[in-house]
Amino acid sequence: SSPQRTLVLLKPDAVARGLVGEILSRIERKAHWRITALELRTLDAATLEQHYAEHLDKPFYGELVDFMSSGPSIAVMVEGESVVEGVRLLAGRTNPLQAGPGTIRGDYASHVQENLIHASDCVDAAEREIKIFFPGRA
Ligand code: YYY
Ligand code: MG
Repeated sequence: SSPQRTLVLLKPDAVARGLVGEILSRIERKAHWRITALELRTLDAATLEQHYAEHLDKPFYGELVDFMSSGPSIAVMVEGESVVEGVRLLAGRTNPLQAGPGTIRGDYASHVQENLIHASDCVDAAEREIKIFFPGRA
């Protein structure tokens, strides 16, 4: 077994479109996964620079920060069996047009920027991101 924890963000489009319950319920109803922290919060540029450090030099970075700081997000910590890869699978591919049906992005999004959800992409990233959003839980 692989007990893990991961950092999920319900992005500003998810909150603005009223999809928080829908997305959280998909995570919550997976057996043996638990939501262990949750906070509504508008992300600032400094937080996003830490969170998206790997993308600082990308052409989309400026627009990404504008979007991600445009309204409140919900930061969530989820713990459970293989939860890092598992939430990535529930989220679907980064570009929603390539995300399969049944995935969160595939079912509800159509633009690469407004793709509703962030999920840590590996165990090391999860621990790094949990420190940013829930420092008391590191
Ligand atoms: O991990 P994931 O969110 O699936 O994708 P990343 O490649 O880490 O990119 C982070 C974030 O940046 C993505 O969710 C949307 C945005 N983005 C973009 O706006 N345009 C791109 N061409 C690639 C990513
Ligand atoms: Mg990523």
